Amino acid sequence: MCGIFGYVNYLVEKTRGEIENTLLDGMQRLEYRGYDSAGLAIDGDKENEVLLFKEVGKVAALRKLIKTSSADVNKTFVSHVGIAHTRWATHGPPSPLNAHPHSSDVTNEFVIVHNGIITNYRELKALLVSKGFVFQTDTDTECIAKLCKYVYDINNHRDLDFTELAKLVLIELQGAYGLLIKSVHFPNEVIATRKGSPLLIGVKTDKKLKVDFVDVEFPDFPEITVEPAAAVSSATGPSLLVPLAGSDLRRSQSRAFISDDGVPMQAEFFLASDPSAVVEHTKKVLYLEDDDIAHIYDGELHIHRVRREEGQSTIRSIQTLEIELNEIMKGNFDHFMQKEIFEQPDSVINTMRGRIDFENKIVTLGGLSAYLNTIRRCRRIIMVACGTSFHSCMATRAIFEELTEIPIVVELASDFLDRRSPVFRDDTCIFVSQSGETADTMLALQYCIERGALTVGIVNSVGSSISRQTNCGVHINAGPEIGVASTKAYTSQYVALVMMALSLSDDRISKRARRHEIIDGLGKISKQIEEVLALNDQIKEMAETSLVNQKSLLLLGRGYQFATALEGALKIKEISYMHSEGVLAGELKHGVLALVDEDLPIIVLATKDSLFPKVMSAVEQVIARSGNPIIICNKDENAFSKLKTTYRTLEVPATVDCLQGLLNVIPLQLMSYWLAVKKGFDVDFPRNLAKAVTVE
Ligand code: G6Q
Ligand code: GLU
Repeated sequence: MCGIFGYVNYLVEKTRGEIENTLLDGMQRLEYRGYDSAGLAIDGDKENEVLLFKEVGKVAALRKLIKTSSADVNKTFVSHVGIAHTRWATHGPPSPLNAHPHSSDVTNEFVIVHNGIITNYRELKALLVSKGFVFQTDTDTECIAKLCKYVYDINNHRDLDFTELAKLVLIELQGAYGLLIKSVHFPNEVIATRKGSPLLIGVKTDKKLKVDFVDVEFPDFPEITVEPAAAVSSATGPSLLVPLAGSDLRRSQSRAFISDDGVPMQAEFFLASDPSAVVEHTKKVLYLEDDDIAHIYDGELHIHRVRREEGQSTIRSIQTLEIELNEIMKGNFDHFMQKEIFEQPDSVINTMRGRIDFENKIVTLGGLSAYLNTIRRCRRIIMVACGTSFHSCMATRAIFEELTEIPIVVELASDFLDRRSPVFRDDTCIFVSQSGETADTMLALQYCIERGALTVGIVNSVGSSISRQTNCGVHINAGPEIGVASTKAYTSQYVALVMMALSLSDDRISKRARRHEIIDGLGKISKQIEEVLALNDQIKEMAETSLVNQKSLLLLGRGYQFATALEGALKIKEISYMHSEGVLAGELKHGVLALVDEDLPIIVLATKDSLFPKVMSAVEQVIARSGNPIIICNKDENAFSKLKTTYRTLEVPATVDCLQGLLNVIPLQLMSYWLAVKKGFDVDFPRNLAKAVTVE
């Protein structure tokens, strides 16, 4: 979900070449967020002509493509709107066609760039196809551009303002978006709006702004009313293709931009999904809030909302950014890994977005629906992956078995291939991979394809080899992961696999109560992850004081928490270079107990589930050997009330047993992070490791 950049110059003369460079440089500033393709839209030479340039790969490739264009780079524009985008594909593989901007029609009447996911795009697309629109791309985004034209056309005679049009379009959209809209019908104007995806506006004027805020403008009447004659029915609910009677949206002047002498103020606006693309131009920025509709025209910035809500601020302040570029890219974080750990409350929501109906307890995975019956009939499910992705399979195997009642085998890709394990036509093979390019997993996929098994991908990178070569699958939509140590991809893979198990079992009455319990648990998980992240200071202190000088560390877990122990140990090894081992608590007495003494730090995953008494006995065994455990347990767990005075605990909220690993892994991610920081290691790029392991 990547980058948006827009540039508006009003009465500030710029050549086309300058505008192109501003847009390309802005996109380059967003590169650190990760993306797979890039594109931009600017005005052409003829009236009402908009040029689109789109290319797969880096912004440098787009720059090269633009250089080959015959459009005159010296043509000047006194006022102009350009929009640009770096895409991280969620719907449709990276390709020039799927890259943004997307267009309403062949003449590019409306062009848009979008970050996020439109969850009701299928319904909108069906509606628009029935109205004669021809879709060119695989994206969810394209429907927004087409919807703009549709709304414009059917309301054309009513002389809609750009804001009114945007309101009518936005009310139809479900999902998340950061969005810029440019149109030949509203030359030199742009709409910028957001819902669940960041967007801000940098402001640069030749004169000082009158006030350092922009008023929020509300319609004069309380609610939008639907006029049946103009309304169309869409599967998304009542449609609203109506003019906003009585409102005169251009009546007011934006107070910040009023000039004393009556001479219009020169202005430039920089619209971006994060401030890193803006700071080099201006430090004055305004952050849009969800559902704000910013309309820039005639050198003024107006902010509209569809309705007035109680207690809501009626202004948006124009702030002065004090931070430097490098700080911005990582937000308030020092490393990408840290940022990604803290992104998890959002990334798990993105994985579930549009897929779980929490009210009616329904899980819909579009990429699997055609194959669900085949999978339900298969003789076994083989999950294949490497490293962290393997652990997400381990973490969800039990709930898969419980809900589907199909035998589940979890395989490390390299070992699976080494053994040339038998695979049959009636097997379903699930390949889990963040990058979608891991060589071992890819080879295992080839192996299973050759044997005729059904193949399913659980992948983060859309358009990657694994997502292309599997029969069907689920994109985890965690957004780009830059830190080599995988964190948010793990929790999103975990959620995606649980959703798959829920989906496969939705025909079983006997599993209904259990399914509902899990869906309710998923509904609360984001908030609970936030609660666990609040342990950060405590974990930092623990890592810096008592763990950093240790040579080795053991992690004990059983049942669902064995995978957490393995994943925690891997994180610690990867970035803090400390030996650590995840041990199945039930195996302790079969050998590992020999290691236990008063020095070796032992982390025990002892959250409450059916195996809790057994984990407690492992804790007792450790204590009896003078061991000194650190216990990850649920808040208010009485069983530990005595131990708490002697031993260290990290208390996490309780959730459904099969989801508890999503919470328990977070302290371990943070622990590995603080250990590595304390030791002065390169957290994001640990030695000897690569983000995508494309060699066997
Ligand atoms: C984890 C590492 C690594 C990774 C594997 C598999 O922190 O990044 O263990 O999970 O290399 O990679 P893919 O998930 O991209 O297949
Ligand atoms: N969902 C859109 C797409 O796949 C936008 C992705 C993004 O945020 O970059 O094209």
